[in-house]
Amino acid sequence: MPKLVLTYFDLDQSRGEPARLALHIAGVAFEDRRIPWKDWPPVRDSMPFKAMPVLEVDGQVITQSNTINRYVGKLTGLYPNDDWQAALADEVMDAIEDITVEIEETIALEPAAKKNARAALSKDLLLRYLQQIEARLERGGGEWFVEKRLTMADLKCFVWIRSLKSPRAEYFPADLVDRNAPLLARHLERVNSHPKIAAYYAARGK
Ligand SMILES: N[C@@H](CCC(=O)N[C@@H](CS)C(=O)NCC(=O)O)C(=O)O
Repeated sequence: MPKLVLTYFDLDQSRGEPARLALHIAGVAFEDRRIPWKDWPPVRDSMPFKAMPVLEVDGQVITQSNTINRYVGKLTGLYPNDDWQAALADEVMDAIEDITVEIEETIALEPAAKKNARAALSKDLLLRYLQQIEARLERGGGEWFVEKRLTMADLKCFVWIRSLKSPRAEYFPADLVDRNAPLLARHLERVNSHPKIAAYYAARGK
């Protein structure tokens, strides 16, 4: 196994979290380098694209969360070997990435503008993504996205839905997911109750 260093914010969410979870699930040793927000400005310029996550593999660096997810998924057995199943997993991960970018654009808005932007997203684009991603879960049988087992697509979706349902997800209706994508709400619970994930968050006091 290569020597791995995963660098990301000190957050249990967003783009760096699926790879962390996969490495924990598979028991693959890695350095979990967490950058506190206050330390980010001086670190930013040292990152290839001034962003994280960044994964070092035997001293070589790769960036881009879904690239990291695919690579880590292959190391941990949580990414399909079959090309078609891999494409279905990629589709889910890339769609979640797209809607993440849309949501991110609202983060720094002033409260009134943020409220309006998030209300609009909840009625239109975000709603569509929830419904379309739920349809892809249904296509996989309703429990897992592909291969009827946990893969990186499930971890990416789990992290996304958990943040949408979090009390910190300002101005998104609290019942948005439950009302519009109940299969994704159940999927969240399914992944959350995976013994390795439950143990991981219990150990982190979450
Ligand atoms: N396309 C990149 C986007 C990376 C990205 O925007 N990361 C955010 C955190 S989730 C970041 O580093 N933000 C800090 C900044 O832009 O200063 C990926 O998928 O990894």
